[in-house]
Amino acid sequence: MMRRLSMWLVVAGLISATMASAADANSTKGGYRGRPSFDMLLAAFDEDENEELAEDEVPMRVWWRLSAADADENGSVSRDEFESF
Ligand SMILES: [Ca+2]
Ligand SMILES: [Ca+2]
Repeated sequence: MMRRLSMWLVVAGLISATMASAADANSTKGGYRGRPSFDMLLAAFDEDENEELAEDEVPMRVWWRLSAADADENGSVSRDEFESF
């Protein structure tokens, strides 16, 4: 009984260690750490150069995160909206 329990503890430890290193790999994948600046996003995605990022200008996975900052829900994120988010 005790042997079995300690074995499970080892397995659980291995799993959480593996998950922690996977999370680290994800956070560094974009080439930067943490949140990109609005200027970086504009340079990358603002096709009509109106200083706002519209839903159809950014990749879907970026919009998933960005849309949370769209306070007036007009489908694009302005600098004010981004920085006050
Ligand atoms: Ca735009
Ligand atoms: Ca907006």
